[in-house]
Amino acid sequence: MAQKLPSDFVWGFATASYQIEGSHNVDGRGPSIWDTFSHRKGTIKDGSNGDVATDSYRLWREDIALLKEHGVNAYRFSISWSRLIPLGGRDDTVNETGIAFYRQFIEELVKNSITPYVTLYHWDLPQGLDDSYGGWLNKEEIIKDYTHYAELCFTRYGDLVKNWITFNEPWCVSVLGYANGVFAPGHKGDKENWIVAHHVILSHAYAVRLYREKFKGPQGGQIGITLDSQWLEPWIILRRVCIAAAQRGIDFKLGRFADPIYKGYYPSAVKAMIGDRLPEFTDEEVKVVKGSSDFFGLNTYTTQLVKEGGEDEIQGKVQYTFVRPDGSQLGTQAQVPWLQTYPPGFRSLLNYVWKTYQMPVYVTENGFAVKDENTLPLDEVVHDKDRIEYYDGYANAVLQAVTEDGVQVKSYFAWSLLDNFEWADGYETRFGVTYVDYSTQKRTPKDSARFLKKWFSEHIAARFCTETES
Ligand code: GBH
Repeated sequence: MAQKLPSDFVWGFATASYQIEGSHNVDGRGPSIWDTFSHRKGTIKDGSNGDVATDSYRLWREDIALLKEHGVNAYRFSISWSRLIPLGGRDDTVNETGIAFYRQFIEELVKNSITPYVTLYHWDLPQGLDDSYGGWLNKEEIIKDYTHYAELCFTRYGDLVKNWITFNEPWCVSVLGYANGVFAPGHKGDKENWIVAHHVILSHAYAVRLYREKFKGPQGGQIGITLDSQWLEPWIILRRVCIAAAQRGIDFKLGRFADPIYKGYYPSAVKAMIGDRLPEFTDEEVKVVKGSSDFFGLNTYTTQLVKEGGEDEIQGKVQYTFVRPDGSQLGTQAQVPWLQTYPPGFRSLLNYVWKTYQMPVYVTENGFAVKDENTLPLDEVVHDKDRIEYYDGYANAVLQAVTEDGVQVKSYFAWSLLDNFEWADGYETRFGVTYVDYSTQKRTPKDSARFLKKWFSEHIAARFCTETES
């Protein structure tokens, strides 16, 4: 009989607080840098913001009903720091209304046998911390405040939450927020992103140390970080400069975070190019940073072809393309320019991560935005065949990686449960398996939701009888 994923395989959907909650100024929530950024003119494509989003702060019971309907066993969501501590700092007031909101939400998930995977930071830094000391740029302050916020979450929710993710995609936090300026807080330049990344890694590591010392024993959970990367393949498969470029591209995208965290040092290619703009860890810090993740959290959407050259230092002076040497496209084009469907690349990335870091891999995001979906009438939108083609390919790539290549993949979270606020793209880009009509907030499942439900029900081994089946 066909091979299956193990019976304890985790699958579900992922979301993030600012993209779904709305209710930005109610029940004591303080502003975050994303409120400030999205309210600034010209930052978001359609001029929108997350004030309402999918209204999930109010409609959370509907979201849980959707999760049930879609047949998941887990849900990954993030906590809004400024809902718990409106100004963000370790001496600032805690907002019990905010604490109670997530408490009730988590209890309801658990009651419905949906395992919570909780992200502590999905980009919405309390504005108060940016105002008072420059947020991620201030090493001493941000490490202490982040660790304090993390401790509050472990204390209040750790009896029910056993899977913690410290940060979502530090590459986006640092590069898009502090180099390209397309994400909050909108800084541009070639220095800050290396500093911010360094401070994010340290904040992650100190929070993990605290969790391991004080909470892991009594609560019995695990904690790690989620990094993002596309897979990079040499533009010309056997050409040596392309192979070297692909490796350097991976070092600059993934290795600049993964190597410190899993090995204790920055990649040599990054050090060589960035020089003294790349901060160093003290010996004391290396001890805290190295080995500071219980698993490898991976967000990945696509694959790109790479050639040597170009001036983009943040990419490691390599160029990305979707166009093969023969002029053909790598895969089906999504709404967003950076995404094409290419399942073999996903399988290669899973193998690369497993081989390089030897940690169980939790795929914490993967998904597709159908081109022009925003312009179609509802009866066409729900038949999202490009998204199904994507999920079919990517889910089977996981299956192959696990059953044929021996990669330990433990979870698959599809992005996303429902259409939501797609950051600088606003609401034009839809990643959901559930359609959201933003004028009524009515939710309508697309065909892809039914596809995933069926696929995982058929490809996860039944509990208790795996032994006799195989
Ligand atoms: C994820 O990032 C996020 O975690 C999630 O919040 C988001 O909604 C989802 O993807 C879908 O986008 O054109 O140079 O600005 C995935 C990583 C980061 C990949 C932004 C594409 C755009 C690069 N993405 N990036 S650029």
